[in-house]
Amino acid sequence: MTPTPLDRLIEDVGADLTADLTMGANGARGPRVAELVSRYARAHDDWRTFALFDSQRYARNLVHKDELFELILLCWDLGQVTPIHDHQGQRCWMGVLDGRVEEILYAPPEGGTAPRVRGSKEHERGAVAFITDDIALHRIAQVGTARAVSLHLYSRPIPVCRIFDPATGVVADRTLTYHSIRGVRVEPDTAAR
Ligand code: CSS
Ligand code: FE2
Repeated sequence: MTPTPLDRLIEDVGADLTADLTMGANGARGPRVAELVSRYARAHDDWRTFALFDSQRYARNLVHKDELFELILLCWDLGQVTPIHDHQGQRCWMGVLDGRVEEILYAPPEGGTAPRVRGSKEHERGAVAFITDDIALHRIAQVGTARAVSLHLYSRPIPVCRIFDPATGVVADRTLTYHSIRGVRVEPDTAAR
């Protein structure tokens, strides 16, 4: 079967992250994931096969997962948001495929205080945001009048994250579940393994 543009993205990202891993700190170049995801986001829409929405909350649709990374299509109905969360020491790239999302950045809470807002950015189709726990915590929200779809790449995969209460800074673990796996709806939402 001819590989789809999404298959090619998965292959290219895998090769890039593997090269980055083997070159280690001497690699100098760093991963090209943002460039690969942005180019894909601007040119293709074969991701629509995987774009399942949930009226109750943003939907996490697993597209690919291996040891090194997972690729998830997040589908945002109007007004849907994430809690404030971390990324478990992993790298997170978020590319917008459709609609618009707002990213609100927070400084990590110190000693049980509310997380402090550091700023916010809006991202449109083709934009790629990058975050790690060293950079900030964040919260993502759909904005505008159209539903949104974003492609999230975590290296390595994140089965659980920490969420932060916006008022008190109280921290809780959240198991991240999938709404669908490789295009097939899983009911009820299934925990990442
Ligand atoms: N980390 C959230 C999305 S914002 S990067 C999640 O995977 O559900
Ligand atoms: Fe995130």
